[in-house]
Order: sequence, then C-alpha cells, then structure tokens
Amino acid sequence: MHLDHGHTHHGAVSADAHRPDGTRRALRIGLGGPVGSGKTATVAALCRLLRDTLSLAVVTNDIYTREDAEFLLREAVLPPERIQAVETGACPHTAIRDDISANLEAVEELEDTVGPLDLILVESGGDNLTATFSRGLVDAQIFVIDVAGGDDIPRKGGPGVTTADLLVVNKTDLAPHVGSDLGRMARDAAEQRGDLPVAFTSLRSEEGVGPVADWVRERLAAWTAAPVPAA
Ligand SMILES: Nc1nc2c(ncn2[C@@H]2O[C@H](COP(=O)(O)OP(=O)(O)OP(=O)(O)O)[C@@H](O)[C@H]2O)c(=O)[nH]1
Ligand SMILES: [Mg+2]
Repeated sequence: MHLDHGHTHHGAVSADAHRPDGTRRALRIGLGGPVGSGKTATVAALCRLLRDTLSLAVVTNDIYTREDAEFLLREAVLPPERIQAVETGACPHTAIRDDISANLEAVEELEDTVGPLDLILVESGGDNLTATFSRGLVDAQIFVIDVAGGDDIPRKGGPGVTTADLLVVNKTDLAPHVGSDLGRMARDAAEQRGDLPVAFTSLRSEEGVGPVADWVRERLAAWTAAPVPAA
C-alpha cells in the first residue's frame, strides 16, 4: 500500500519509547545499504530465525514497487499482516531520514493491528553509501554491503559504513569469485569504525545470518532491560 503523508497520527510514534498505555514499544531496527547487497535476504533470514520466539513485523521501502514486500510474502517469512510496504518515490533516503512520516505511520499501524510487538525491522530502499536512518524512526541501524560491490568500500567510508550500529559484509561466499580480500575489508572496516561491530555473512546457508541475529538479540535484551523513560 502507499501511505501518503497527510494522515493524522494517533498513538505513540517517533522516538517516544512507549505505547499510550505506558508499556515499552517494539525495538525498531533499520537496514540500509546499496542496491542488491542483501537487505531483504537478511530480513527474511532474521524473520525465519526469530519468529518462533519473538513477536516480529517488517516495513519495506521500495522506490516504485512493492517488490521487497512481495518477496517476503511469497517466502512466507511472516504472516502477511505483519509486513507493510512503503513506496518512497525517487529518493529512498528521504523516506528514512528527512520525511519519515510514511514509515512512522506504517510502524504505528503494525503496532496497532498485530501488536504488542518485540521487534520491527525497517528495510530502506537500496541507496548509496551516504543513506542513513533518522533516529526518530529507528533505535539502531544495520548497514549491509557485499563483497561483490568491491573490497574497497569499507576503506571509502561514508556515514553508513562508519556510523551504523552494525556493519554487515554479506555474500562472503562470492569473495573468491570476485577477488575480494575479506581480511582487507575487515581491517579497513575496523579502522573506519573503531569499536563498532562488523559481521561477515553468507546467506547461502540457513545459519549464515547467525552473527546478525546474535547482535539483534543483544540489542533487544538491552532495550528490554533499560528502564522505561518518563513520558
Ligand atoms: N551469493 C550470494 N547471494 C546473495 C547473498 N545474499 C543475497 N544474495 C542475492 O543477492 C540478490 C540481492 O539480494 P536482496 O536481498 O534482494 O538485496 P537488497 O539489498 O534487498 O536489494 P534492494 O532492496 O533491491 O536494494 C538476490 O538475488 C539474493 O538472492 C549471499 O550471501 N550470497
Ligand atoms: Mg531489498
């Protein structure tokens, strides 16, 4: 569905950490990164791994289509009512950074219709290395790049690579085929990111998303343990 920007908001939205009834809202994690790096594949794998123990929902952002949502629906990674699509138009970064109202509305609608939720994953439309999420939309963000995009991407930096709460370097299975040096990517990423974590993944196997799932579980544990801030 297309969510236009003129709707009235109801209930708790944005950075507010609780629902109208005072309970803590779902943790919101954004996934951004260049076109085709494996954002949807990561979302699908996380849903399969976490759906039995957590109440989950997904918001996808596509430029002109609903392809990512349709893929997740086809794969039946979650019941259809837990997947919402936002069509962003030409600039996917605008919908996650500057005018976040359509995404906030999608998140809020999910909380209303299928909540209470533990976790909402928000996939950005594929963009460039500068696209990051507003902190008013998500509590933490994952930036997904892949080894086929060139092993100099971590060295080039940019806000996604440098500041994302988790950097995922996906498609490690392709490294030998495209001549990417994983050791070099790890060293460059560490140099750009200091202590911020990096996960190397291949989603060709079921358990490939494991390091990302572990990180999500840690974030969720911290989110749940923190005291609910005053309204
Ligand atoms: N070999 C390999 N292919 C992968 C891996 N992860 C994803 N792919 C493939 O890469 C292609 C793009 O993956 P998506 O998950 O759609 O990428 P995306 O980042 O969501 O793409 P956009 O939403 O279009 O920006 C698909 O054909 C996936 O099957 C991986 O670890 N290894
Ligand atoms: Mg996608």
